[in-house]
Amino acid sequence: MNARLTPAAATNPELDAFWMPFTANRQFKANPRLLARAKGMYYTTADGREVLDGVAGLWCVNAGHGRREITEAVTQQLETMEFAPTFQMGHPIAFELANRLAKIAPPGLDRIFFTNSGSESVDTALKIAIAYHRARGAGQRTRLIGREKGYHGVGFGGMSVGGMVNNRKFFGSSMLPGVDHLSHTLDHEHNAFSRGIPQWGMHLANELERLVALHDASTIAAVIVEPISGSAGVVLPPAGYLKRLREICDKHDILLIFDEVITGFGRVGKPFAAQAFDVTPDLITTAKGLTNGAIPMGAVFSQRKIYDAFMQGPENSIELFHGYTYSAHPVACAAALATQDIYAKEGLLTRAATLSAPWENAVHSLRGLPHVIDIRNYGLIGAVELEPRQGKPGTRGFDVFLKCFERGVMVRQTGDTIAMSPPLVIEPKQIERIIETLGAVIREVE
Ligand code: PXG
Repeated sequence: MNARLTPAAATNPELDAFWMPFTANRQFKANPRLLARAKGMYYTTADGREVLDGVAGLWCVNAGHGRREITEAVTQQLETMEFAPTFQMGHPIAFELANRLAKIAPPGLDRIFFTNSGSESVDTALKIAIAYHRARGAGQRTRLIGREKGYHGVGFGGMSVGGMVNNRKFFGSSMLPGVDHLSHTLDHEHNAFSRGIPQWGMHLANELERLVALHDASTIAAVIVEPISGSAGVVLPPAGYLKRLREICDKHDILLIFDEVITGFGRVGKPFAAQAFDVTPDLITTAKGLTNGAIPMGAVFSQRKIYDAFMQGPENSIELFHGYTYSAHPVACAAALATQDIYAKEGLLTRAATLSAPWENAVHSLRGLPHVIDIRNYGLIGAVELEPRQGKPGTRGFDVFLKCFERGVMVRQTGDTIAMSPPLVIEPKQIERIIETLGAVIREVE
């Protein structure tokens, strides 16, 4: 029980004032789903039911819930120094965290800029890319290339390079100018029910050459992609696709940004997807698993050559006019360091590699169930795509999500795709439970 809530507010709160994010507010408030506590692999609802967490909260609680080490580190930091600025000042724990992160980063990405969320990490990386080219005397390189179905958060930059229609259409005229998009890589005809990485579609990366031919390389600052798209319903990179993007970027001096807000910190069996796919980008955006979701924090990993390009001019001049009051907030740093300790001690940054085969088998066992039109998986990520009901897209997916929740398993629904990304501490029995519940629900939902 939360000490700040009266018993009535804890079980039956007044719902009107909270304008909920990415939520059907009226539907939710008519039939609320309230989570009150969490431990290990489980949430407990306000009315006392246990729910197995199949999505690590929102792709962030990689080490499982209620980790005492994080609680203690945060508590201690709050008592020692609850806040300190990082503009023209510093605190040791921020440097310590940056050093620790540099050690697990792909080669060369050892300069770390701190933010408070994935959206801020993305906008930060886009700004660094543009300012980097300017610092090298190529200030005309301002164009940004994203991808259809991409999700890069909700800042104006991230929204503009993103490719999910509902996140864009309401804000149309406010998009950044000078943005173009690659095609997405989801293809049911060639790749439905691929196990792991699909074989067809590497050539889609060649579209980047087409965009270069259209706009000229000298106008393009960066390409940003999620190695695996999460929010759009788990879209995988075809074999060789990311390598090809890297080659084309190298050829034209374009920066490659991997948005690893979801794939970072062990989700795909290596610390980062960059390592899993053996492709080294110039910038990596992260958040979520950085602190196990316990305190908001994001980080942008930058190639040293990018950082170095800024380190010129008079030594008393600020090199990058960008940052947040809470960049490297000491309490977030404490949470992140404790999280990284847990990941290292328990081998969680590579555990998904050992679980990925049983996970793949479990998820693909749902093939053949009614309405299932595709199943996708990689690392500890899985998605089951259902055929939409005629004229009512998303309703079948929502019904499946709701019934799973009622039966004690939390999955994530995006349109008619059910996405799963359990904490990396999951045990085989819990994988079974998720899949059995989802399978039973899919059989029932018309
Ligand atoms: N980039 C990527 C790749 C993300 O997945 C963000 C940026 C933005 O992060 P913040 O911390 O600003 O929310 C994300 C966020 C889902 C889901 O259901 C995914 C996200 C957020 C909410 C829901 O797939 N990812």
